[in-house]
Amino acid sequence: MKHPRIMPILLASVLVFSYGCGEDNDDTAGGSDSDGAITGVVNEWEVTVDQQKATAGEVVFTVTNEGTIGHEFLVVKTDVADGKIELDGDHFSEENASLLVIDEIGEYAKKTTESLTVTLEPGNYQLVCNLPGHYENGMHTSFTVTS
Ligand SMILES: [Cu+2]
Repeated sequence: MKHPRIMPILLASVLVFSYGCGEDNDDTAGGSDSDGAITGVVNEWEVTVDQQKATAGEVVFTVTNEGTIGHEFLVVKTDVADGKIELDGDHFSEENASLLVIDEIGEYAKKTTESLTVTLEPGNYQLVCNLPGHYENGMHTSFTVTS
């Protein structure tokens, strides 16, 4: 209250800083667009990815096992709804006519990261772990590839 003239100066400074930060964000926004690089996590009991879709062509999945046990990561092309692939016992058959396993990261250790490069056609996919009991416990998410 004793220095009322300082307030407009402070306010102006804040506005300048805010504007500067906004410009920085705009400069880097292009780098976060979908470029075929997907980052994901597997754990108990879910599969999560930073983007649920990509454009057709080469897609690189970089997936960290943040769980407490081993997990795998499969890219499955299927029109079956997310989580609804018919089980054959405690996992689904990878020979099932309703799906096509494009490729996979085989079971890998907790607290490690693996990458998988695949070439995907347009369509509906699920990203899953098919270790015994893991799919039915929630380790699946939908993924869409557009042309
Ligand atoms: Cu798993």
